[in-house]
Amino acid sequence: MIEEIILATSNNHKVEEMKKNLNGLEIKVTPMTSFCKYPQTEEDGKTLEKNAIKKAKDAAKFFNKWTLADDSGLEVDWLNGEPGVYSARYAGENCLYDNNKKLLLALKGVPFEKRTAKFRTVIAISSPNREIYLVEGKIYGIIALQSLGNNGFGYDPVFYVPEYKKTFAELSIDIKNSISHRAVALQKAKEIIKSL
Ligand code: ITT
Repeated sequence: MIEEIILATSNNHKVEEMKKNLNGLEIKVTPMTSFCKYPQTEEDGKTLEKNAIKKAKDAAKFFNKWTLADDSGLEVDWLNGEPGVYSARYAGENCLYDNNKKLLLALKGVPFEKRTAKFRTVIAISSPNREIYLVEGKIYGIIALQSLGNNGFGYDPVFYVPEYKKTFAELSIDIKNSISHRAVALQKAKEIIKSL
């Protein structure tokens, strides 16, 4: 049985979503950012799977503990799946706000019904000796015509969920956390952790 799992992400919004979704597991869930030192993994993989595995394995090696890492990407049909695995650096390094601006610009003039997209999360769980378990979650949506809402992070203001007629950033954190790509992947991850 696992006693503790380290969340191998430096994104505190993800930590919040992960903790909420892993709630109820009888194990300690520790963000790696609560340690003074943690690995800075270069995300140079060509797929979300490769990057998630790399992050989970780096942290498992560093801490010698069970770890969970997430790599996420927004795949826009009109842009042939871009930005995808390059979602974090779409507009250049450390430019979260500009990612949305760049995306809206790339879709300028594209009608609402053709702005279909999916958000995908791959989660890798690694054992201390780097055995990997992989799960995936996705949600289909539409890239909004403009940024809307103040909740969440990253692409949330431009990811419109037809079922709720709202962007992720307009939805409460709890609703996003029950339907999102990450929520779906985390529920699968939770089942794996329970079975270990
Ligand atoms: P770690 O690698 O440390 O986990 P990160 O923020 O770099 O954190 P990703 O590489 O997975 O994580 O993120 C890819 C991009 O997608 C990045 O710009 C995120 O802000 C954005 N993103 C990821 N999940 C998101 C979500 O649920 N809602 C909106 N944007 C999201």
